[in-house]
Amino acid sequence: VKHPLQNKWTLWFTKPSSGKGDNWNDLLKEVITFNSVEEFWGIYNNIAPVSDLAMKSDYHLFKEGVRPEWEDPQNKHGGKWSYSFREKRSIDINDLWLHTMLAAIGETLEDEDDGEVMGVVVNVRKAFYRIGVWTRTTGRPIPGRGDGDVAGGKGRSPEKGKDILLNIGKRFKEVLRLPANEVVEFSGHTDAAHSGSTRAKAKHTV
Ligand code: M7G
Repeated sequence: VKHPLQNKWTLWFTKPSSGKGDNWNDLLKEVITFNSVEEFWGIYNNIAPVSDLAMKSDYHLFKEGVRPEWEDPQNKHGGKWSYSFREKRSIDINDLWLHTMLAAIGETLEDEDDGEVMGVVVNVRKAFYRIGVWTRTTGRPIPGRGDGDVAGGKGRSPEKGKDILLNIGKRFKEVLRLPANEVVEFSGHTDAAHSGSTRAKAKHTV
């Protein structure tokens, strides 16, 4: 008997860039899609742990149909909660990433029907490991749309939209078992893509 997940999920991998001329699209690879607990463990037990990945690699676990890119229609108005672990040797990154994936596929990062979580990401970098949760919105009305589509769906107030996002941030912080004094930050993808711009940034912290 297979235990079905609420959503289908796709695992993606970013190969480390060899240096010159590589573009993002050549490095991002779709690995596999699954929709049961048993398939998840089968995959997990057969792929390289994060601690074995080369610098500049990423794993992305996203809902089926959503590419792990800012440009995806379901991400382009969104953002991410993220935290960088700079003491790489003092944490168990494999365990932290496993629990982040389990929270995503077990749908415990948000309330049912919120539909904000698009996926989770781990980045392997020289100075840190970073884990992130990508959301569909930034908790503010989508600029220029005026259709009231905020976090949580159409017709919710911006206050409610922000609450939903803050809740995701708090649950994510618990999954990462961070002490209260550590800060987990949210930033909008558009802000990241135009970093340095003077436009108002979507920033939240928990
Ligand atoms: P990163 O992995 O988010 O952060 O982006 P890092 O600076 O800590 O490594 C690294 C680079 O990958 C970016 O500067 C982009 O060139 C590319 N990149 C990352 N993401 C998530 C995207 C994306 O969604 N779309 C595009 N086009 N490029 C991306």
